[in-house]
Amino acid sequence: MENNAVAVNRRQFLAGTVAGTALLAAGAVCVPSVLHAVSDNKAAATPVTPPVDLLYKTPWRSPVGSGTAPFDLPPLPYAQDALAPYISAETLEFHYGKHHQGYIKKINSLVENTGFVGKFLDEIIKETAGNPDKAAIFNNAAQAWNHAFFWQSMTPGGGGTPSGDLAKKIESDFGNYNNFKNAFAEAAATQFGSGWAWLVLENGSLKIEKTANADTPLAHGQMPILTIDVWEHAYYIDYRNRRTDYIAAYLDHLVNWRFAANNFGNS
Ligand code: MN3
Repeated sequence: MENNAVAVNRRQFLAGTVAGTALLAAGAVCVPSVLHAVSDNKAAATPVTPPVDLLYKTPWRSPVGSGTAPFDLPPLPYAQDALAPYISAETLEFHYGKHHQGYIKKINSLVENTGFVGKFLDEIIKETAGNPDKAAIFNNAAQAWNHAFFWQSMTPGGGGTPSGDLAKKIESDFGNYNNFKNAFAEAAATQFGSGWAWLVLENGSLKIEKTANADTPLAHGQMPILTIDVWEHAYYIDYRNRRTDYIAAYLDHLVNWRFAANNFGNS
């Protein structure tokens, strides 16, 4: 019964969003295998559904679905074993269940009793970016946001090529899909140490970016369309040190182009 209740709540959340409506229409939304709809410091037996307009002020904020501080860990948009064999359930158990959860717990403890309570993650990110005195808040807020965006950037049976307006824009700004693919893979492979590679929209143009550690395009006036996490914790269980194999699997089998198209469409 509880699983059904959570599933209904998730559908209600998503039904209030542009991206969510498309996901629901495509039948792409699964009941998460790990029910982290509420954070572990709250009573799991009494999930509360915030009003949709409180959760999602703008359509492109919807993918992260975390509401305002203090934050809950947003549910995975698929079962924990749904990305196997490209990303294993064991990787997601740690990456989502430990790392992402850890960032949520940390940001909640850092903003407790501060003026950041009641703010959205992206607001906190933008207000703390570049401020050395707020580095811990920025790092944990950005990692909480980046990971939520990353889970949505993948889908079981993903990969392939984009379609529609986003496909045309990729052809226009990169020449063709393969140029985009090669540039994205190159950025992901060459990000030194921990970080992220991104497809972003800036001043009307699609661009490839890479960011170090927790840094995020949100802090630089860019609109994220798609991302891949290249911290070692994202791939070491499944690929050991073979980051390029992980990147290839992401591009060929996991990319959620529907999610990317929705982000682009909401720009
Ligand atoms: Mn990570």
